[in-house]
Amino acid sequence: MSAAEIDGFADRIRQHRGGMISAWVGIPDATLANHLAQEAFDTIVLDMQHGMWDMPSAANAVAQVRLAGKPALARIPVGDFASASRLLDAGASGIIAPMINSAEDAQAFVKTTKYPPLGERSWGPSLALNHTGLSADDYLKNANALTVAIAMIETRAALEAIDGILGVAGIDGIFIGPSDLSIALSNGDQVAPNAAEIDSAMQHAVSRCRAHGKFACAFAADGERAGELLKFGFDLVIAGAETAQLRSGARRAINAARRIASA
Ligand code: 3PY
Ligand code: MG
Repeated sequence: MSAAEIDGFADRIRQHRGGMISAWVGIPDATLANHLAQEAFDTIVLDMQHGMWDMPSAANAVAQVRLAGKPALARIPVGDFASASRLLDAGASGIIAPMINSAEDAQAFVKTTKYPPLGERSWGPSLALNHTGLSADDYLKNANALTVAIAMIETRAALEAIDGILGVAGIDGIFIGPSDLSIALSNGDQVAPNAAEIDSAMQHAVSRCRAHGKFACAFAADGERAGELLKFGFDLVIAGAETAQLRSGARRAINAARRIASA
């Protein structure tokens, strides 16, 4: 894929052209991200909230994912909006911010991810210029459109404030974290990302996104759940973390070897 096709990701997801599937990587190894990007994923998310990436390793992974012809997104740690603009400077196509619980949180997130007039992103996109091939002027004119700011909805307060969050100019879409949402809705009783109550909250969130003309993403722990979420109308879903995919692939190989050896 050319740089223009990679950077067309933001337009594609905004146009709701059909369910996208993303990889999710927390192991801080850029070459691992490159390997996953060879598969038919639409994008690769680097998880800096619960994964082990630091800024240099994440910037290298963005480059390795782009080398494989795919756009990279990064999930920042809670409230770490300074890292959001650094990751965009490194060429990430979008930022996922966890625990955005109010329109004020959403505005603080937009402040660092969008240039004026939407926000106050500070200038310094050196690697992004290299990756996109754009001049400084063209990057400044187009960066707000070429990159996406995605607010995570994963608390009771966020659900209640969803229209306010979606109404913030510069928030391009939302991402549901079903594990945290299930913990919040059960007042700390359980992690139940596939509970019926979570399904209803997710369907409600998709319909609010449609009403605001914004896109909806969500995490699923495996491909089967990812398929169900695509049926709910999500624009982009995760089909499990790389650690689970690695271990299930290893388990399948061991089981196959034992089965054939003992037959
Ligand atoms: C959640 O389910 O809470 C997430 O943040 C997805 O990783
Ligand atoms: Mg979460």
